[in-house]
Amino acid sequence: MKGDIGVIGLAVMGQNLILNMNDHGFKVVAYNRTVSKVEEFIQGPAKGTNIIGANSMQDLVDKLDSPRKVMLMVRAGDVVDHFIDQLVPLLDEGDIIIDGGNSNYPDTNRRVAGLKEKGIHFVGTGVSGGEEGARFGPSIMPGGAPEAWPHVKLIFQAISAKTESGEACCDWVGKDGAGHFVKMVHNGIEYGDMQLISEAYHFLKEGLSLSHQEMQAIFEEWKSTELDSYLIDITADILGYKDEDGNPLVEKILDTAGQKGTGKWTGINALDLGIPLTLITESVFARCLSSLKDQRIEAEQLFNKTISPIQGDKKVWIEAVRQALLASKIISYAQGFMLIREASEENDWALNYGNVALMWRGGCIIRSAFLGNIRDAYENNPDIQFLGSDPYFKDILVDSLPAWRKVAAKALEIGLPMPTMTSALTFLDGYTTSRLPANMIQAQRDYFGAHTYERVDKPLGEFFHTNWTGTGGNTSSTTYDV
Ligand code: NBP
Repeated sequence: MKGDIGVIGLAVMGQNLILNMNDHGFKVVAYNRTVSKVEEFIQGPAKGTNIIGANSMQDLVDKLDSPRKVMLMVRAGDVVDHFIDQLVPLLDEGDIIIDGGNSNYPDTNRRVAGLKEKGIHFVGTGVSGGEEGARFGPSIMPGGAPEAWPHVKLIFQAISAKTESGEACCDWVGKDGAGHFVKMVHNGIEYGDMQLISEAYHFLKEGLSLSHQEMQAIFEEWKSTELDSYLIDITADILGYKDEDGNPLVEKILDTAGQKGTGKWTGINALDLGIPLTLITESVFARCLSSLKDQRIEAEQLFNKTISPIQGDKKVWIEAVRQALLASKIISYAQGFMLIREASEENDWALNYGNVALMWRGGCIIRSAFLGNIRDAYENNPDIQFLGSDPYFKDILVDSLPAWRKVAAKALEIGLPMPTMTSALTFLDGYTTSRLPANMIQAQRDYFGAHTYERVDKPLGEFFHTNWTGTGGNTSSTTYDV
């Protein structure tokens, strides 16, 4: 009997996905560039399973049922193109190549189009949940050639995470690179969630001088609120984890955050599409700032920086931090979905926003109860432009505002950096202001560059130029850049 699917790449993600597929009754053929790893896998973690090893690309292809499905779980970038180039001459029309790595979605757009010309269906799929997700149920976000979906649906939905009501955290996202795009935004949101939690921890630790035991208890408590999520859960664990000497391990970890690029891609994409994705972008910059460790040490001394502890009822402050965290998180997701909507319209992807929330509901790093509410919001109104205007989220934002302002103002007052919670608040303040001071910017642009402006007392689309100094002339600039 031939294999149902081939997987190339036997690092942590590939091995675990293969074992997961095997658990669900699929016959998987495994291959890796360093071929010795195939045998190690077959004799090691795959021993006693139905998994078959392949000793070459030809062997892999020969062992698969038609239409062949070959999934790449290799390092993103050129390596993916390299394997595609090797596979194409070995495959037949109608066969399917799946890239399950963290590829940048424009690369997936290119690969879908290029392979279509050769009669090969290409799927670019986000896979989230890390090692454990891959093994026991990841969130899977496939997109690309729609012809491939009926052939991979059964496998993907079987191995994916399930919601409490049994729905698969995997559905067809859309054509081209839509799957990898949605995975990219997922990772951006993950950056935002992690930065928000770090800011809450900083406020509790430096502002309120709480112990790790107290902070652990707080995060444990937050798990039974709207904040219930995987990241809150692991934060509680991290705060309680002691090093060999009995002190919290987290305080021994160097405070420079790494990144692999998906947050940056999300920020760049938002700038390209003109979407105010302030929170995620701030969280990328926060990681950049964290990496300037030597400069920060020097500057702290130069400015004689100290953070004075906050006075007042700690219980009240803790609840205020919880509300600020929740409200900021709503803004982050609202901005993320604004980006998804814009990209969907721009690329004609017809994305189903409720389904995107469902795919993130389980299995992935940002999994949370909250995503169920987002799904409900889009089920109630698929055209919602700003998630914060959904009644459930609007009520939370309105209720949280006083506490959120209090926490943000206090952080600014005592010099505690809080880039994402404050930028989220500023975003909401901007978004809910019908007249912003952009009229001044337009006046300045017209003053120095004759860029023209529209008037509130004239129909939109009519542009005016003023000779502000009396010496600048009446000729306006030919390009009007929004
Ligand atoms: P890696 O990203 O470390 O990739 C390892 C695989 O790539 C191995 O099969 C390796 O072969 C192959 N490879 C490399 Br590296 N360079 C190669 C080259 N020049 N030519 C051919 N093959 C090459 O593995 P991973 O951490 O399992 O991740 C796989 C994909 O899944 C990545 O795109 C990653 O971004 C994505 N992802 C990872 C996670 C996670 O938590 N790790 C989560 C979600 C998504 P070799 O054995 O011969 O060196």
